[in-house]
Amino acid sequence: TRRNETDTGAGVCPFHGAGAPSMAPNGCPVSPRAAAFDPFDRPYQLDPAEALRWSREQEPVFYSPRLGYWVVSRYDDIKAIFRDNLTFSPSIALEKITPASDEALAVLERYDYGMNRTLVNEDEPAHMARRRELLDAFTPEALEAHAPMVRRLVREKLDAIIDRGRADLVAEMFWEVPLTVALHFLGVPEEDMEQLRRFSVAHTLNTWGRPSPEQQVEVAEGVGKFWQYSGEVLRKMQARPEGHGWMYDMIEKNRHKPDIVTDNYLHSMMMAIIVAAHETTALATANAFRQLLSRPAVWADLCDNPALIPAAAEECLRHSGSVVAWRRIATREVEVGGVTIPEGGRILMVTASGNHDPAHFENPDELDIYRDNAVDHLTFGYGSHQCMGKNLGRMEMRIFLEEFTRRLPHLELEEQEFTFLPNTSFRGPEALWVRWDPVQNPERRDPAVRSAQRDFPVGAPSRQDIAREMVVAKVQTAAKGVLQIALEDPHGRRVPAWSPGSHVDLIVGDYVRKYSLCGEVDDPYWLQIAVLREEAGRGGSAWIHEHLKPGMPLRLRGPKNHFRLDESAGRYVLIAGGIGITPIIAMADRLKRLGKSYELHYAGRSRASMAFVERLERDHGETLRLYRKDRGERLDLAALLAEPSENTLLYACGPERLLAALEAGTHHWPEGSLHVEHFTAEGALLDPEHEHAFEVELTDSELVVEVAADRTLLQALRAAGVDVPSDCEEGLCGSCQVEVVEGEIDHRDKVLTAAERAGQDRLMSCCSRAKGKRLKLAL
Ligand code: FMN
Repeated sequence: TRRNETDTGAGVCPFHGAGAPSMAPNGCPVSPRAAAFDPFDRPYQLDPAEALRWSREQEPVFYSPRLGYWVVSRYDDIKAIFRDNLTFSPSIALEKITPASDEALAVLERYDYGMNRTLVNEDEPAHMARRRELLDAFTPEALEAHAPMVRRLVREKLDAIIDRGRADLVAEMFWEVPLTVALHFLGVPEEDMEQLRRFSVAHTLNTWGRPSPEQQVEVAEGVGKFWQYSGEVLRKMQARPEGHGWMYDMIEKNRHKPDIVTDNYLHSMMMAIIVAAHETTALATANAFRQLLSRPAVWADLCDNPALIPAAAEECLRHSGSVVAWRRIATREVEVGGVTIPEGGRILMVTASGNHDPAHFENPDELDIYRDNAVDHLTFGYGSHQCMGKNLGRMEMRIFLEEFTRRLPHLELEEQEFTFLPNTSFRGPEALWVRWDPVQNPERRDPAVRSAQRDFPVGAPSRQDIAREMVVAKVQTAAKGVLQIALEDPHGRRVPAWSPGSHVDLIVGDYVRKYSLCGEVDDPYWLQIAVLREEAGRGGSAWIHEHLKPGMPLRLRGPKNHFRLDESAGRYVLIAGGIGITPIIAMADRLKRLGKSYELHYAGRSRASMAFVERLERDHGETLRLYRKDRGERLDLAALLAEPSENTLLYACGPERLLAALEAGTHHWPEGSLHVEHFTAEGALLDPEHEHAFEVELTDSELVVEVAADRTLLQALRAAGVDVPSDCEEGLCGSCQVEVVEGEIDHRDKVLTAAERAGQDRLMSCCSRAKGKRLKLAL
């Protein structure tokens, strides 16, 4: 596996010949930082993402001699490994990362310890055969049924401390509630919780820790007892086959399909699942409360607007997840991130590091509860081994947050030093001290606060709920039929940053409508939009014209940008028709500031109906061409587009007719020259009368999903538990793009170019469908 010394580029050994102290198993020298890396050192234990920042930036795949593992730290590399579980076998997922001593092995033998294959460490084809058999308990409907139980448990615990004023939330409830939920879900009769908790800690240390030789024996005792205990509980349950719960589903399958759901699997799973099902949620909840409470403004936003809770929980899972690293073993020599990993190479994917990769998450170190791709995090893993219980975990975190933000909005984090159980993979504080003044408890004034509640649908958070509270600051007429509206933060805080081409979703009355931002990009306190009253519209713009007044509160999503200005070109042609000037004006301002060469063509009915003419004349006078229909002026596209240019980009927004003419008129231009933004989604929306059902095969998850005629592909994927990010859900934004491996696509979106469509290798899942009966997707 020695690399060719003349290699260049990403594949070259960066430290070759630099006198490095040791060699990796691929023959490449180990860099000093790689040699020094130890996941049991303090930096990784305190903050694994931070501890691997150097790796993300300089050496994203490296061999750690201290661990004997290949460490992978970038998002895309980790996802690629999760995708291919044949090359990267999960069989070592539950292996002891620190080999057991002879004494410890003797102890385990005494207990007849035989933990073997569960689901997480099972190879194909056995794994998927088993997973498919066991999925029924995880449908949204099945999970929904557990919500009242979770709510009741959280309330009982909160009732017990609410008048106290100070508590360690980990000790009081963060592990016990998830453990109780897990036992209920599994159907395991509730047992000695303290003992189970001790067993879990032993199991974690045994599998992912580095116990000292003396600790090893003690840990082995705990693990051995846990194994025996699991066996006893299992036998009790088998003797009472009328019980309910996921463990009973497995017992039933074991009875009818013993070759798929085997005896050893049952026993191993019994032990592993008790840990998997509660420890992950307990730690994730503790991390989330720690992160949110250490940012009082963010906590206040959640208290004011609980609809944000699912998004906030998801962002916490990304920013500070409870599972920070997971393992695979290479079944053949394979290249990852330009580095050759030999057959048999053990791999530690540091998912916490991938979750902080700036190549996938903007400002990754910031906790941004308005982030719209948090759901892409790797904390649940990805692909066919993705955490089956993710939606139960999400539900618990949300209910904890919902109860606390409502009943203890004045909760504060105490100054404290956090400690963590030393291990590679599970992370969360061992204690979390908080305080509050019980006199301020809202329910003392209004008892209804105690029982008011808000429920969230099962599954990934909906982007529709990631909305900010804003206030109308100013309303003025910008042109005939066009209102210019300034929005500000209700607490006088800075408004979120945005870039030219961005828009916001305004939520007003019963309407949600998109409007491009057209104020000054660096205005810290105002977001500005301009709204044309569409007389023949659906009512949203008319409502805005009639009702929006200064001081009025409203909500908005975004800013988001699906019409981003590529600043690398030498020359620009900006074309606006009517109200399409809104994103274009921000682009013109930016290009001027960058000192770029640009021309701005703006067509409209009459000067009086065209917004921003004066501002444009003032700021862009020399480059501005106006085309006023009432004066017989016409934008001659044929002349404008006659000469294609390599280094020129065209940005256009306006009526559909204009955009269609531009698309047709730029065929002879280099691919990718024209960028447009459509303001309407005509033709993208589902019309069940005229659709046919089809099937999609998901190659990464190894599932087949039916898409009924009255459902979008995106809806069908979500119902099957596959999280696909989405935004506009009208075929306008491109967020829900999915890679297509096989099958003919019926494209309905307005995002892909003709060439991209012809490639038949991607589609927008919110609106596009199969032409035939089946598509194969890389999901
Ligand atoms: N309409 C505007 O009047 N001004 C805008 O700046 C604007 N920007 C838009 C940006 C995007 C990305 C999209 C998809 C649409 C935009 N629209 C804009 C159209 C409005 O969202 C909306 O369709 C229009 O106000 C008509 O609404 P109505 O039919 O409910 O009256």
